[in-house]
Amino acid sequence: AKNRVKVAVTGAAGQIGYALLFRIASGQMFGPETEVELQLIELEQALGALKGVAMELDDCAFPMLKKITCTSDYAVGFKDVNWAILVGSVPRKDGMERADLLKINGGIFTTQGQAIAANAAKDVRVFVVGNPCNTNALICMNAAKGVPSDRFYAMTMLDENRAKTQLAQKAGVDVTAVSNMTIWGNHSATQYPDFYSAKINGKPASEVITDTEWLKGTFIETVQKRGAAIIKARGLSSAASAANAVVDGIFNLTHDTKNGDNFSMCLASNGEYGVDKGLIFSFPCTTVGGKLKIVEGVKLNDFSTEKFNVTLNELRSERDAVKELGLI
Ligand code: NAX
Repeated sequence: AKNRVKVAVTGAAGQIGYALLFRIASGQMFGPETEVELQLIELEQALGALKGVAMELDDCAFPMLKKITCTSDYAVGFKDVNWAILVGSVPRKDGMERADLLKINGGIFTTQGQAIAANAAKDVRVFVVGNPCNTNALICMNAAKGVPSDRFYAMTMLDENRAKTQLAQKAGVDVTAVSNMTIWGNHSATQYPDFYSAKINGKPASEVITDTEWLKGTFIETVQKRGAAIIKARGLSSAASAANAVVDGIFNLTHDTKNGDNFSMCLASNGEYGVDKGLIFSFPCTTVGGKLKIVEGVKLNDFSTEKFNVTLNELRSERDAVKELGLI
């Protein structure tokens, strides 16, 4: 018998959803041998638009897409799913207070966590894209009683891909020459794209690119602020590249990592690198024999340690704020 996965996607009628669903249905995420059922979840007012997306999915006649469900009911949407991709959220807008932002998303991700625990398959894994994604994942994990905490992830894959391309372009090499590109910490402007541990053709990137000022300044800033730069240029936030990163991210979680390489994923700390237990933090990871592991022993020099601590402290303060609101 062929494998089959059931995948829930929230915010399915949004920008990222429109770029993501076709990639999942085409087999690019789970491989050409795996049949897919899509369980698409939207707010009630977006169900009309979602119907249109489902019609387009039908019109692709994807061989491996076996079923599409459209719903605004979490119990239906998360029923028996092996993967829950949480894209819908309320990201911060101009003038919004942080407490309000955390409260609104707290409501969404608490309810979704509870619905996942009550309805999803026993092996469910949860991949959070909607911002603030680390803290949304933290809230969801805490609300999903009975689901092991190592099943919750938040996405820094787009940041990793952005960083790889910046290094490749600066070095004048193909993007495939860049490996071990670790993003540490929060998916936010404090993230640390660690060029010291990145490699270009197997050599430390900081030896291949000798313009250290560029690495410490322009490179980091470009990656940290890329989302804002896309909004400025396009008038809309990253969507196709974000969807591509979801495909890459879940591919990395479900396929073994190339020997010696690693990828970036936010997951609950067990105390690695001094990160508080339970904090959803982006680490260098590998998948070996289907099992996700944090790569230990990556050296952090003084510069890296300083950057690392900034993003760690930001995540601690987000956690403290949601704790204060009683969300975790
Ligand atoms: P859109 O506003 O186009 O779509 C969001 C959709 O979610 C809407 O259709 C809305 O109706 C739906 N929605 C809202 N609340 C929901 C709920 N409780 N249940 C189900 N559906 C719900 O946003 P889009 O551009 O698709 O971005 C989605 C999220 O991704 C945003 O939070 C955004 O900040 C985040 N991003 C995260 C990235 C990352 O790297 N982690 C990068 C890209 C993106 O900025």
